[in-house]
Amino acid sequence: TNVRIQLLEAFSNANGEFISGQALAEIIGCSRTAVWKHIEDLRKEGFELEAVRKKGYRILHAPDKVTENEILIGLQTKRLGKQVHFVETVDSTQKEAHRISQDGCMEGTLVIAEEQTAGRGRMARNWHSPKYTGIWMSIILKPELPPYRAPQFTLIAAVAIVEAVEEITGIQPEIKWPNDLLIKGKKITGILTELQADADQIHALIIGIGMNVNQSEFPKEIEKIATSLAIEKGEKISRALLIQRILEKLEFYYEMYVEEGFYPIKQLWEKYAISIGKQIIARTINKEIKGKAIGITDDGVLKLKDENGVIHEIYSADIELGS
Ligand code: BTX
Repeated sequence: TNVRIQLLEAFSNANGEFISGQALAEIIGCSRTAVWKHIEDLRKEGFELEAVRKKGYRILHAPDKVTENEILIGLQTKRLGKQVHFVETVDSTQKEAHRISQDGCMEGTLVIAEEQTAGRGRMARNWHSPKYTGIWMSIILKPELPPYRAPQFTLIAAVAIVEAVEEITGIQPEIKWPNDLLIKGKKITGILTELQADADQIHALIIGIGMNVNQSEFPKEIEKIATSLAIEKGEKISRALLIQRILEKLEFYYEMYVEEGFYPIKQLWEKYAISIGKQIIARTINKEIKGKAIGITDDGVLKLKDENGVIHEIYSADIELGS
């Protein structure tokens, strides 16, 4: 409700300091008894609030949720995430975003769920998305660009997420071309960019982000390749804060991209990528190429130099890091 948002905003502005019951009553325009009732409601929702006589109230701990309010309060963007479509359980936020986008929605609309029952990766692979522990979200953008530019958005998102994760956790993930983020060689995030377009114009670009945040374990099939921020950091991380930072960074780099083109982002991407300068094996649908990854093109195509010095351009593949 409105009162709830006003209350949470007031606490957020107070930065952990006490706010008196009187001040809260004035902010939300009701009696002090009513304030007390709203505080009790917040407690029922999982907020830990301290009440001290003559000082007032302060929030000690907010529940880790990713509903609309948690994301909107304190969000510093102009467009991205200003419209939040939250669903507790969904098949896939990508699919939901496609549906919403077809019905018409604002640029920057965020589709987010606590759990996905059919989260997907590239080429119809599964994406494991258990409840309350990760970030499963899709952002709808509407850049006025031809469809061939779409793959660059996976790279823009990767740069934005690396920086957001580093700012929130102090750990800098590495990018593995084209769409994975790793910590110590294990996958923390996957990015999936999909399109609604005609031959020369993008109608909607849907950036799906799956991030392992607070899981403490993984199913057998991915146990060896996956990790979470909580496992790496040794403590739980606020998902809402992380989402806000990702949206802020993504908006920043999206604007930079529109104004200055791909070059500055490509520089950052290459800086954060692990495979560049290393021996790798690229497995495409029909062949395997060994060589040194020497960079990406402006279109985000991976350049691989084989032992004969021939440079291959890789559009889509799975990469294995060599020795
Ligand atoms: P990908 O095809 O590069 O990676 C998929 C592979 O990653 C799987 O085959 C499996 O081996 C492994 N994997 C599955 N789940 C996890 C996990 N939780 N952590 C680490 N590894 C895993 C990557 O595709 C792109 C994934 C995008 C997911 C987001 S979530 C929000 C949005 N909605 C949706 O359905 N997909 C996107």
